[in-house]
Amino acid sequence: MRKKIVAGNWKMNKDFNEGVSLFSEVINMVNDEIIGNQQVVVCAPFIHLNSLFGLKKGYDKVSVGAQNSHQEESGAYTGEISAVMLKSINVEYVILGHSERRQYFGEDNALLAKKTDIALKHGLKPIFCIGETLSERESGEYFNIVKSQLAEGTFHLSPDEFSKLVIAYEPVWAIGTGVTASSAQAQEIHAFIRKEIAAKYGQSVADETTILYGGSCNPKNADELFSQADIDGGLIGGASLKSRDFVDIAKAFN
Ligand code: 3PY
Repeated sequence: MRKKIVAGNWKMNKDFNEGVSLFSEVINMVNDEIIGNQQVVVCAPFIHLNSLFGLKKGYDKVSVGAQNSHQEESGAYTGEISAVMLKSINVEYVILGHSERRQYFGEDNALLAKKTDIALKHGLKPIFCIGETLSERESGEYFNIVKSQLAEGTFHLSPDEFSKLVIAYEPVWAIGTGVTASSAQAQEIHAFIRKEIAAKYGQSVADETTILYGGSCNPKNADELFSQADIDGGLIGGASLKSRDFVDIAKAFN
């Protein structure tokens, strides 16, 4: 059975002390309240990652993730962080291709394919994000957009490599807007994504691939979204900044 994951994306929020407090609260709540097999992942800014791993104290229902990593292993790339560095502090997951990276930092599918290769080479588990803008949805082009993001970013991988990815579908029109895709809209595209994976890698790889929904997911809508056949959890933005809301979302799988 494929893994259920609820991953928080703190984005560029929380100073050091705030991050320690938030993570400590999450750890305690997960410890006391999560009874299912769902994995909780916290993707924090780089400055937090080493200390968050320390706070975890071997508690393995919670994993630590980064929000980006570079496409090269090392070198003269001022201000950047490599997959090698992340691995050296026990980071497990890395978000790649979030729409904010695509939009504000010009990351395209070819670059993301390289980032994915390097992340996998160094044992990180990429949470690979795809999703259409509002105009792409309204024009009806969204299936093609999502298909090309997936294929150009990840379909060069071997089946074994691909099976280490988590895919996150995040419609750009639902990110930070308070608008959520309806459960039917989200299920429709998750089923499509799984079908594309099956066409490329076969049904058993597709059945084992965790596909997360992201975009204004909150404690009120998580139950309905996560009960859809092809939605295996969420990539949570704003609500991951509040421990109670984030853990309540994760409890949708209890
Ligand atoms: C959101 O829900 O706003 C996100 O961007 C999650 O990554």
